[in-house]
Amino acid sequence: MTIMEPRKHGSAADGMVGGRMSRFEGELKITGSATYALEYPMEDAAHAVLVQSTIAAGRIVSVDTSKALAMPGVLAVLTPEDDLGLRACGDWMGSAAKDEPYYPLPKVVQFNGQSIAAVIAESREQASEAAKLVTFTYEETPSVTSFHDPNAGEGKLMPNLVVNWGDAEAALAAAAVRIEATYETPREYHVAMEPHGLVAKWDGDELTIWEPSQWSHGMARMYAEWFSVPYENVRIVSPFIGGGFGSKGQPLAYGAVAVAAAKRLGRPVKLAVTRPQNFTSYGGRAATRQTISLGATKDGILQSIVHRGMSETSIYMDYPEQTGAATPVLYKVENFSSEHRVVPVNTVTPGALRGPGKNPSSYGIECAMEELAYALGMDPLELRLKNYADHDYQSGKPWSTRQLREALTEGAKAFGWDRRSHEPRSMRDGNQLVGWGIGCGTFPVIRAPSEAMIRVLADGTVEVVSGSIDMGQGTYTILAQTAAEAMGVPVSQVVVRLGDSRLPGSAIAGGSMLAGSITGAVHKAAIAARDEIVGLALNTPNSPFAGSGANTLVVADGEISTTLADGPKVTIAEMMKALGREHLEIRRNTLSDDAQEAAEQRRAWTTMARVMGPTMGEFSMHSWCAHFAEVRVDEAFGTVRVSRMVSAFDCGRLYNPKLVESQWRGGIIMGIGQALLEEGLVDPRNGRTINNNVGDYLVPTNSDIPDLQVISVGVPDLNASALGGKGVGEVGIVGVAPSIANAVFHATGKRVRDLPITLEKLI
Ligand code: MCN
Ligand code: MOS
Repeated sequence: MTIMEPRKHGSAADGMVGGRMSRFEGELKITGSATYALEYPMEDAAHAVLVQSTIAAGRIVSVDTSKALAMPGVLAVLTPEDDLGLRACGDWMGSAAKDEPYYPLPKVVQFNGQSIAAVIAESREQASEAAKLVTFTYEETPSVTSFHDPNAGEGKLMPNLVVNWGDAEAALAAAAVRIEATYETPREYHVAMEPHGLVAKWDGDELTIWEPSQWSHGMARMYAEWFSVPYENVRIVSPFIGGGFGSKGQPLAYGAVAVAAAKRLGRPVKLAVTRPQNFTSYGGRAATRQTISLGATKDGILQSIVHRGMSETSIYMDYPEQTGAATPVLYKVENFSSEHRVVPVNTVTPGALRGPGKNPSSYGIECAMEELAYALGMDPLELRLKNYADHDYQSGKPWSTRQLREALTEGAKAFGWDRRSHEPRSMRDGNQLVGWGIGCGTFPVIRAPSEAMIRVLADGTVEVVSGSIDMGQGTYTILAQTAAEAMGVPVSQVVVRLGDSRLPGSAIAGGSMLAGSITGAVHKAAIAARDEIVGLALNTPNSPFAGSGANTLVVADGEISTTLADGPKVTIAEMMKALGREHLEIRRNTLSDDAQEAAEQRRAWTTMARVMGPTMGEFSMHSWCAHFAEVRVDEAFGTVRVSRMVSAFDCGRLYNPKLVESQWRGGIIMGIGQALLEEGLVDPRNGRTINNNVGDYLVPTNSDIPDLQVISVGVPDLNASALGGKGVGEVGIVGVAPSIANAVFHATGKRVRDLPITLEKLI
């Protein structure tokens, strides 16, 4: 079990909520002393290597494993001909597991790069060599490799993604000024530093899995259902994760294969998904296309928004990348219509990637708003302020807090927006065209039940215990700060244990919902623990405070004292000794402390059934941001560099501004990659992902990134969370790509409507 100890990281104030304490597990990560899942020392482990399909669609007629089996060290080859005995698991929302088998190595190929066999050997090298010798005879069937394929069709309308109010078509037709444009984003990938993989070990019918996970409890449930063992028998261990960005929230087919192999061989199995295999073992962000029509009066009052979007999905599951997710909440508009369709193609089912939906959605609407601004001859900042949404027009509810106006005005001030000249190509620096653009972003406040335990030990240590996850965003650190403040102890007296499904249940580290949910639980539990110590100190006969005459006590700096001048002062350790207690343990749930049936509680931790969206209450709750980008485009070569960015955010109260700023910057950097570099390329002949490696799939490096100035304009929002914070982890990426696309237009007069904006599209 991992125990994290915050050592001295800055002043005492840095260790309280709102302090700028550094991530105290960061040192372990950068010095190599953090043990990642695949590094977990495991005696007698066998190694599994996946074999993936090389066609986009078809049936596997036969598999020849003879050559692979004859190789040294090979223990087994699993193929679609093996019945692994798995059952389908229930979905995220908590539907009952379907009464049907599950085949992680299917007989029918649905996309190129699908896992269809695994070789297990004594060493990874032996398994890799043998994996090359497994051969398949396919009966190929026609495939559709992308939504650009003429055979892809118009897709299926998603009925729950149809939003209408007013009469958008009529208002558009009647509007004095209209623009219409179509925007596209390509397939994009998570490319977390730590590739996927796991170590699986059975002890009888008890299963332990070391696997990077954004959600230990939910993943434990799904594995348990696949392998028909009780939930309690499965343990997911995930104390360190090298980035997830949405890709590590559920178990995947390769996980089922490794666990099945471990069962079959009766020994632990380690399976590392190679970097190329990471591109097809789970889905990245789907390719999207959306057409937006805006109608406005001559003085720039929006009359209508008509939005038609689509995204790629797989042929076996509908996953919408919701191009209409941000469109309805950004502006004041009385007539609105939005629809989203999914187009099934032969790909792995796409998945959530930082800011799912909101990200491509803001790209569409925020580019369209600037196109409207140029059509009107109006400053795009003025157009946005003029159409500021005073409430949520979709739900009709008031905002809980919305400092987007402040984000726009403060951001503009810090950027120097008033020095802009409106005409495209009107600003230059030598042979570089200079352009400025704005992009707004939003992300909903999502809340979920989360439980935390506070243990006060005999030596005065305060332990925070939760099964929640830190994949780099800062959970360890903010929970130490929360407990320190609520308990009244210095942060150096707090230790934090996370990342294990056997520990108290929590929200997923996803949907930017974890920090707000779990700090609430830790805060409640720590206050309760402090109150219990105070109560015992006053009421236990041999306590130093028993006869003090005080009716309340103060806990500060790790010491308990009375409010009286000369009263006793004792440390928590001394008090525990006086009370004769080895430890004191308290659990609290952030949302409700009602005694609940164990089964209902488990449903809350292991499914999304009790997750609450942004309008499930009196208010509409979201984080907001405004990005201001400056680009320099070389006139002759068409190369684009982002030379400056200022971004202003409303994420409510910040539990740790240092970590928040780094979350925002991380998102902005991914947004710059999305705008200028990232593009999953598909071979139209066979559906193969061509650039399935970090050499060819380009992500930004330090030299692509200028100084990123980030500003907080938020105010505490106590409707959003117990401590007043809103989500931080994803909103940073939302709105970046349009701010850059808009700046490129301003610089060059050329509007590139399909990302990424590469030089060949500009010259
Ligand atoms: N925080 C804060 N004050 C707030 C809210 C958050 O100080 N009001 C800080 C805390 O340090 C907290 C972090 O921001 O740990 C993120 O909090 P939150 O917005 O609640 O997001 P989650 O904890 O749920 O993390 C998930 C989120 C998502 S969904 C993606 S995708 C993403 C992201 O976080 N993936 C990341 N940030 C990432 N950062 C890293 N390093 N690696 C990833 O894979
Ligand atoms: Mo984040 S894409 O919700 O894990």
